[in-house]
Amino acid sequence: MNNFITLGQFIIEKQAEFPYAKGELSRLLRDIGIATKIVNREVNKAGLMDILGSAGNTNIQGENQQKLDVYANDQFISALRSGGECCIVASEENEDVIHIDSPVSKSAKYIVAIDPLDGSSNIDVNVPVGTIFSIYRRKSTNGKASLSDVLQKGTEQVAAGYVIYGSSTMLVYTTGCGVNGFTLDPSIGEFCLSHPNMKMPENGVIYSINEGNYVHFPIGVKKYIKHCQVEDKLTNRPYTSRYIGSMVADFHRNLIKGGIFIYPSTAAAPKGKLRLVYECNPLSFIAEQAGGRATNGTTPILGLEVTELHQRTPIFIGSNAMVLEAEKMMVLTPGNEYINDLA
Ligand code: AHM
Ligand code: MG
Repeated sequence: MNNFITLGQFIIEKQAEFPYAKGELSRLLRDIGIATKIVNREVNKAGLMDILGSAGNTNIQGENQQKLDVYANDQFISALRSGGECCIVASEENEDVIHIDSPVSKSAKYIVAIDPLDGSSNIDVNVPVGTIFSIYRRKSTNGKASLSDVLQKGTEQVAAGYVIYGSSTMLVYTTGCGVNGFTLDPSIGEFCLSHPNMKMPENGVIYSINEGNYVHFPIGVKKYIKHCQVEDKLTNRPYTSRYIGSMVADFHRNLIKGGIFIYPSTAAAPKGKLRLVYECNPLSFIAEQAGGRATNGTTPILGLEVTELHQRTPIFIGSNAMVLEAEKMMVLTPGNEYINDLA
């Protein structure tokens, strides 16, 4: 008798706690889980196949698409299409929303926003990459679902999760009742519950930020970096700097060990780099569900108005106490002007 719980079993058990649930969300999560295993297989053999490198296309963000980006995008969309529980998909890799017009998804009430392969520029050097997803309920009641159904605030998320393709592959998700993590056991091809009820430490000693952009940071961010580097035995400073450049990996480490991840606005990118709908909102939902905090420096990410599919936002995400400390410095600097000095 095995004493582990698989992702499939866990989803069904959770569904049973809601007697009126029809199982649609459970099936949607299952579909995402299946696509994840297929993507995992390809990510793992990336070095063996002629699959490394660029697909030669440029996506809507003007970024070079990697072959595995395209592959992962296709896998998730095809799993959602055949599953029938999703009416519209918003993906980092597609300029517009994708309508799922299959016969089974006619009355589907869920919307999925996804970054199929985040950090994909790291694939060539064997650094962990990830998938990030978010699930919303459709708001419109008749006709085809449309972009306006996707442009919902993060507070409206029904579920969110990420997969980290790392030294092991993990799927971490929330439906708003805590956060649970599952590790893929390759020998049986199943995600098994390995990290039940995950909690982000209230405080930490790790800060993650691309310090190469330092001169372009707002003064509040510079002050916070200085704060992290100053010696203070009482608060365990100086902190440790860790930046992988793969948001899922940086976030995952900080979720487990405690820490803060910052991708602020910069002089060159005043709106920040990371995307609200399929990167920041899902990870912020998970952070909050694990007891952490996520803001754009002044306002909670989940409360931000969403006006564009590929909208960007600055983000400060991680242990509650660390994000609060960073926010204090942002507020202390009226306007957070861009001053390119090293003060
Ligand atoms: P991507 O969606 O094009 O992969 O970009 C997102 C990634 C994040 O995973 C990571 O945190 C960030 O970009 C790193 O950016 P930078 O190289 O500017 O530090
Ligand atoms: Mg991304």
